[in-house]
Amino acid sequence: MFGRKKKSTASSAETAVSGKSIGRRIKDLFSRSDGADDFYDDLEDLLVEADFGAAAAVALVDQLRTINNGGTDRETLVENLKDIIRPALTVADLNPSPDVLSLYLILGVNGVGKTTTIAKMAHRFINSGSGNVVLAAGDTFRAAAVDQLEIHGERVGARVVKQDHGSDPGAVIYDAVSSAESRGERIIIADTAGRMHNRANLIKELAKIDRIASERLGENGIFKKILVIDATTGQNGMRQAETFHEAVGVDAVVLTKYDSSAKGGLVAAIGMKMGLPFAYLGRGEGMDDLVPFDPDSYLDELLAGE
Ligand SMILES: Nc1nc2c(ncn2[C@@H]2O[C@H](COP(=O)(O)OP(=O)(O)OP(=O)(O)O)[C@@H](O)[C@H]2O)c(=O)[nH]1
Ligand SMILES: [Mg+2]
Repeated sequence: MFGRKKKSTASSAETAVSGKSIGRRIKDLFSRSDGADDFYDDLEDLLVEADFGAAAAVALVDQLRTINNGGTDRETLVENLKDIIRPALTVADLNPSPDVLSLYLILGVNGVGKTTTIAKMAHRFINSGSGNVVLAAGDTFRAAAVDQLEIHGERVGARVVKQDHGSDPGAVIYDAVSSAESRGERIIIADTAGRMHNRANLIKELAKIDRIASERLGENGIFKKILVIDATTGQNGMRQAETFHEAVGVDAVVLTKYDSSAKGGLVAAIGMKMGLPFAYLGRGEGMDDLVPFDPDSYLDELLAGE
């Protein structure tokens, strides 16, 4: 088996659907190559397939090649690659403040898992003894959205503040803050309607909600804007991050559906390009399936299928 064959990693039986299979394939690649030229080409292909995006994949492989400089064993190569990616991975601390009101505004395009993530976060905060949680039904656009939030609220034991379908989402959040203040509740998680990142008017409307919420909260609270991205959307997730961040300034990202088809590289790509911190990975539909983001286990899973 001497001839140099190209693209040897992409066997058709392994059309990379899950993070695991990409991780395993990267591990395979590391375990049978010590840094020959085609190793770097294959690694670059795999990173692109894992949703790193072409620019990040090329940059990472170039750095690895420079560090390696022709002669490093494979364990060191994997560790080097982790070391190159790790600085781009930051963790967002979303723990509620014990002293002042914490308002979390949940953003994202349609169907990514915003409302489910709200329920999971509420469940988490309640279970960890952080106090009562109020859910603000800021998706006033879809008739069924309020009902869906109420069902979740009942399930996790959180009060829901709502207004009529079609009302101003900023007003719902304003009310939620006022009623929480008067009842001594300190955690509010606000839903918003899914809005496509390429619809300028919807994104503008979000900036208005942001303004109302931050003015109402003023200096007396902590305001976090959390972008939810569906791991199955691939590089489109990068564009979503850029648009939402430009519109309102994103404080933390949650990557959902990591269980279904996570290739995972999107986390590193967003970290490398934008420096946004990650808070949680959604790993299923259950209330306990929201896992705090941990850079080391993320890298182990991504690059070694562990
Ligand atoms: N497998 C899996 N499914 C998820 C996860 N998070 C959410 N979902 C599912 O994704 C679907 C959409 O979730 P929603 O929470 O309604 O999404 P949304 O962003 O609020 O949707 P819109 O309000 O319509 O924009 C539901 O079927 C959820 O159960 C996850 O981490 N893993
Ligand atoms: Mg929703």
